[in-house]
Amino acid sequence: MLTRRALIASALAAPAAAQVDLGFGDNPLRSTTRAFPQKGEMILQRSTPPLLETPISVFDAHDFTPNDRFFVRWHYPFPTEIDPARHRLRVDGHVGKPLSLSLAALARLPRVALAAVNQCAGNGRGMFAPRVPGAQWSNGAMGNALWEGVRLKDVLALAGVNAGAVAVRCGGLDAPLVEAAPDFAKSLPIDQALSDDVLIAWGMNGAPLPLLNGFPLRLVVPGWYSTYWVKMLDHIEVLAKPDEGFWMAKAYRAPANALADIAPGAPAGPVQPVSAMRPRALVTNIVDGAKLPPRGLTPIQGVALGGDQGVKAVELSADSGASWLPAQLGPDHGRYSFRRFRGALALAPGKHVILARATNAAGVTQPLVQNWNPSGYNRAGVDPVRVEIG
Ligand SMILES: Nc1nc2c(c(=O)[nH]1)N[C@H]1C(S)=C(S)[C@@H](COP(=O)(O)O)O[C@H]1N2
Ligand SMILES: [Mo]
Repeated sequence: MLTRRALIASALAAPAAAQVDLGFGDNPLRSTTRAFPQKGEMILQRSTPPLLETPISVFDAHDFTPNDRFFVRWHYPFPTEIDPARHRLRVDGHVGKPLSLSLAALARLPRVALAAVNQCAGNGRGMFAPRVPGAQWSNGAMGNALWEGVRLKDVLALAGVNAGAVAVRCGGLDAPLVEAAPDFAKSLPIDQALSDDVLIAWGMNGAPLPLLNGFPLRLVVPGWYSTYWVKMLDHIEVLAKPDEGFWMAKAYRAPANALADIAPGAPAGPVQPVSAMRPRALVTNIVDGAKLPPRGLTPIQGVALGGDQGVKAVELSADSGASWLPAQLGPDHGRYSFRRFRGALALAPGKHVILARATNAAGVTQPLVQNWNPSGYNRAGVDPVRVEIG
């Protein structure tokens, strides 16, 4: 007879899943998984469609997040076999000449490589207090990569954008299971679509995009949240009217103020599409709640992003922000990249709260008080790290 105890014992004996404690809410434990193609050990948030989170320790070890540890987020099912020779990118709508481009045709345009952070608008949602519905991410729904491809504006120039264009809608090969559900498509305002930095990428850290990160082509919108970074891109449509589709008009909207911030329970007020990211610093070598042995200076290190600007400074505090110590910044890979930082704080035996805050090149500094909104978007405040020395 297979008893409950025997079942539990055999589950424990299986090589599978380690558990990680994300440290928030009433259900902080997640399994890790190695079951996904081209992926190493990831935190399993959902299997289908997959939501895979990057463990924070990965950021501690790399400027560029390895492809096999890069987070994954899909709204809908997607094809698991794609023949790159047959893939076509359609460009149509408000253009002079509709196109259907093969990967080979795209590769004939001038090539660009650019380092940029891809961060889900809901990164850190699990830590929102009061809690909000949606994927309960810790801070690992982001990653940094060197993206290689061509400029969206060069592709649009091939098709010839007509006067009066206001937006560029992008869609991929994934599709909802039920016909009534709205296909995933995101639109960039025309000036953003025509900016130098927006790419159609096929390469990620020197390799083809992993399937789960959008093989064979994805949009890269540096400085903007990754909801716009459409994967398995196969359709670009130039619009002469604003996009009224569900994913622009209804979803991914946040309070229309700089920090997307409202008081919990307050009336919703005006909202706007999420777009540019905010500066953030994240301590990666100490987990919240850690106990550390006493030493003269406790090393602190982590990663920062500047949002849509470069990182100008990261500062550390162990006295609730009364005084700040500048951290040393690591290599500069460009304004949209992660920038690693390190410093050290003199921490006496006892309990401490370590704060790390980023300031970007526009002079925007991370606030000490967390922002809040009912969708859990645009987390921007400092994430305190509690430690006990001794
Ligand atoms: N085609 C397609 N592209 C997509 C999505 C999607 O569901 N379908 N999700 C978006 C969202 S919300 C995020 S957070 C990023 C995740 O990118 P990644 O899986 O490469 O990390 O993909 C974006 N691009
Ligand atoms: Mo996302």
